[in-house]
Amino acid sequence: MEGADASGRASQLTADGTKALFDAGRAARVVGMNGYCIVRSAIDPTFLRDTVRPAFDAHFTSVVLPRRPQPNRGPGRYQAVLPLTAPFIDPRLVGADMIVRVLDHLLGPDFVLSLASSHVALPGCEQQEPHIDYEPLFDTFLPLPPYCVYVHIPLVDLTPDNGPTEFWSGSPHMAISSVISSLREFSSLPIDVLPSDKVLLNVGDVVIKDMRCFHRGTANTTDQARPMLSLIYSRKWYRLPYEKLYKEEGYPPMAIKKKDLDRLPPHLQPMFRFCRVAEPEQALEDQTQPSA
Ligand SMILES: O=C(O)CCC(=O)C(=O)O
Repeated sequence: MEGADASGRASQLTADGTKALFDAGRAARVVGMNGYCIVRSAIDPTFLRDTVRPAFDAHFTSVVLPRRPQPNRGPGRYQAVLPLTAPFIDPRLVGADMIVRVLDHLLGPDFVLSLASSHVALPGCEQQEPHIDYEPLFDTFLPLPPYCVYVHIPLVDLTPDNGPTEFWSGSPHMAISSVISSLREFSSLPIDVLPSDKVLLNVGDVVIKDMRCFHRGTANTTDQARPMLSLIYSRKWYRLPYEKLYKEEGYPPMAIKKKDLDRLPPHLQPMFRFCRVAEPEQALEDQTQPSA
């Protein structure tokens, strides 16, 4: 299938040497079963390397680091929000066709962008504990379909040494079939019985992950940073724990300028409908974390 690896392996040619069409429904079912899938060549790598990477590096160096000198995701690790400005709201990124088609299947066509963020693993950072980022919805673990999905977009090739993310296959279902009775016990789930994979990607490949899938950042033993965008999409009724994100983590509410929103293709505009829309004369709120 073209560019896609819904089985979690390298993309495959068909027997006659031609590439089959990308099957977004199949990719979505793989997320449903395994908790994540890989979509190869989902985004133009030249656009990521030449446009997005320099913009991200500039933002990280001149805005994020001065504001938050202390890492917020463990030593040498950051999660930082992205400003909803070019190139981070470029249709090639937030609206990449193969990704949007999988999200349509997973979340329904009226999904929203819940958070535009990034994960940076600086040289020397160590392995994290396996975790999920936000608590599941209920104390009793109902077999709910995905309702919040991450799209991880590396801005460098992910190698065994520069901190590829590790994912535990099937871990969203571990909670459902276990005997734990409260969210407090969630982090003690025996996910070590499940297979895990450190997923190596080329720039342009992405991972689409159910928020409930256990994962961790691994050690970056190289001398180069490993930046990765993490766009979080959800069903229209789901809300991230925004009070915590705003008050405790210092993330700013998502805001987009009206002229930027108007410029987006009409089919992509609704994914921003819960963002604050700033009129031309209004400055966007500072899109970074305040000093800790
Ligand atoms: O950077 C990564 O590969 C994953 C980071 C992560 O899962 C986190 O900080 O919560």
